[in-house]
Amino acid sequence: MKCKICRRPPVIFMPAHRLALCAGHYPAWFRKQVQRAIQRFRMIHPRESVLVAVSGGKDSAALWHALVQLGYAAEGLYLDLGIERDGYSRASKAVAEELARILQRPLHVVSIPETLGLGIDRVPRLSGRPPCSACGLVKRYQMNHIAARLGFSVVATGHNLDDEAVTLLGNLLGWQMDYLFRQSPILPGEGGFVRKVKPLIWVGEKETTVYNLVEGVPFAREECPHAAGSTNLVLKDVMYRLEHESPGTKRRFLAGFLKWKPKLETAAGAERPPKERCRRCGYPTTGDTCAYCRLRQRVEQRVQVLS
Ligand code: Q46
Ligand code: ZN
Ligand code: ZN
Repeated sequence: MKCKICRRPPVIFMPAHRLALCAGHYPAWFRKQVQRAIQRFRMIHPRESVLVAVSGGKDSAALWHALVQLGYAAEGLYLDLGIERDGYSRASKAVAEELARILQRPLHVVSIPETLGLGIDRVPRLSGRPPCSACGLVKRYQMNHIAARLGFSVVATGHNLDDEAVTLLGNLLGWQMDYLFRQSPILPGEGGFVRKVKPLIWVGEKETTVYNLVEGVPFAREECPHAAGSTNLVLKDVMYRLEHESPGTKRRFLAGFLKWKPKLETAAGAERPPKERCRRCGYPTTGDTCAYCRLRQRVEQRVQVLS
């Protein structure tokens, strides 16, 4: 097998595209996929500053690097989740800081233990929520809150094609209509929410990993200790097998959904973003207090009882 462009030995073969590329030609191809997604869904305007949620993992690291190389004014946001198990947060923060140094871009660091009173490791026990559910809620809230405070109108996350295909499969299996209609490469900035975009939706894990290796982008090799045992891993395995048997399945699955989604939404009368405001923090919510403030309240009450 040879690079399709220069016939040199390839660094990657992508069966879904029937394409092999060498280390010299692959990074430009990767960035083109990112730029295509940005343009197709009008994610980021050419002169707009974008805040990239950087976890230190391979996807967000590749995303931040690619956006900078594409000429975007991209700054990083590292949410220190305070996950002490296996030294996870400490190690991933060091990677995010190293990447910021390489890219020579500002990295905004926010400590969840400081804002919430304790790290994600301890929140589930005090709130009753599973770790990833509590973590997801805190991250979504803080990302929006910090981006708005820093004056950014758009936040980019490293969700890739594998993540999106697996999430779609999970939402369909459980007929989670709310989540299904909210799944999108771009969530518009309206009703108090900053726009959220996913420029990596057309590239998978393998592509982001190879991009990092070829471009010398640092990334944390260790997974979050809470990821093990998640049902997503089973769905990921199913999706991997489907893709292996029939290359291009993930892309067709997601692209088909995005094509039909507007019609499905109209047919189902999908809800618009909530108009009410949380009485504690002003965040958009359907009830009187938002889910983040309810979580915070529960954690504060339990801490008081225990102390
Ligand atoms: S960081 Fe948080 Fe992930 Fe760890 S606790 Fe779960 S959601 S697995 S992306
Ligand atoms: Zn080549
Ligand atoms: Zn609130």
